[in-house]
Amino acid sequence: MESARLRRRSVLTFPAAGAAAAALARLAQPAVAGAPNILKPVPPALFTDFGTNAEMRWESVDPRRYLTPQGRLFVRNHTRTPVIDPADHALRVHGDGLADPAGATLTVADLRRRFRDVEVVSVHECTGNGRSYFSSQQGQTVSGTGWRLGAVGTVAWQGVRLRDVLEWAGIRPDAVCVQGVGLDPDYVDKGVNHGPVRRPFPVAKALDDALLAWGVNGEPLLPDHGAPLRLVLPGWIGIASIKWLGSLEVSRTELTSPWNTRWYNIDGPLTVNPVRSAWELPWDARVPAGRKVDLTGRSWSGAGPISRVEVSVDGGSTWSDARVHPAPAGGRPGHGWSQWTFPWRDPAPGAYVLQARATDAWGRTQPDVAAVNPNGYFFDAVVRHPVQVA
Ligand SMILES: Nc1nc2c(c(=O)[nH]1)N[C@H]1C(S)=C(S)[C@@H](COP(=O)(O)O)O[C@H]1N2
Ligand SMILES: [Mo]
Repeated sequence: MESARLRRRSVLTFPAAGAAAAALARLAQPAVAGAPNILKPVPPALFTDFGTNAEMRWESVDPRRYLTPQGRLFVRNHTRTPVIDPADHALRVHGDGLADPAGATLTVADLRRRFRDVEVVSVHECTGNGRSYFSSQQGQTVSGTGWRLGAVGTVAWQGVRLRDVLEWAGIRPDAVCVQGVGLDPDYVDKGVNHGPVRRPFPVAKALDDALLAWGVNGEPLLPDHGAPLRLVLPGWIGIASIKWLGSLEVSRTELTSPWNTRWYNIDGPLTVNPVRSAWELPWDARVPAGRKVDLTGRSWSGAGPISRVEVSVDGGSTWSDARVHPAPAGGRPGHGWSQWTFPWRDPAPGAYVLQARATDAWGRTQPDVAAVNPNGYFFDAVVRHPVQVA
């Protein structure tokens, strides 16, 4: 895997590393013919590859592992993965929400030296996850990547608290908004250049649990996941966690970007991810008849822990509780998902529909039907997963 990744990376020809490349990358660039948009290997056994995006296959998830290995994590790029030399990278923190609006510039090495390291386990999920079920399950047409349920993972992020950095940078008490800006190429859609990927968020979230992360599961971030530095807003929709972070603007007025007004908005900017569940099974899985089979899956919520998971094997007529696993050693810190097992006893041969419905600690439950919206966000309905018992 490692050598495949290196091979694939070494065939890339980026003009120059680091700040110069990042500056160049800011110009709207046409896709380079043959150049991959995602740099890590996304083999078909592990991923469904959509080009600039790739989702994890749930049947490839190892039920014995709580965290998603970085090599297995979904990728969602608006353009393509830039390679940024950490030696040439620095984060600019600026804006009228700081005592000195000119702010400061910090390398990742500065961040590591100056601030306390933290680790936060959180679900990382694209808010379009599950989008394809708007059409296949609800007969509705929406636009965007036709994800099944694999645009999600749970990882341990290593980094520093954004709060510590903003306090050090002299955040004013009347600051209201922070906006992270990515160093990937400008996003051009239907001939319109929308500029670099960026999204504002309230200062309350910045001072609560937001992170500046350089690591995942104890490894350095891969380029595809935002190296050398990304924002992480635990529990919030994926777009909130800006990759390849180049600057942070701290503002005394509300900022906007197309990523909170035009996209990722349903009657207001989307924030916390809903409740979802997935079976660790292929679509149309074959299940052996006439014996007990332990089926496994996971449920998660952007708002926090899962308190209950119910399953149905008869298309929703009857439900029973799945066994939700105790938190992994050391507790379930932050916003990780819950694993569960459902012992299916002696199913008779035939076609079945499996359903899993989770409820979180705030009492939010997955509905039977998700509320449709033009861009297909927040598909949180119980997914009808077909299997064949033979
Ligand atoms: N700079 C930048 N940040 C970004 C994006 C992007 O295209 N550019 N995509 C966003 C979206 S929509 C999602 S779901 C997550 C995906 O993170 P991942 O590719 O590391 O899984 O990153 C977010 N941050
Ligand atoms: Mo996303």
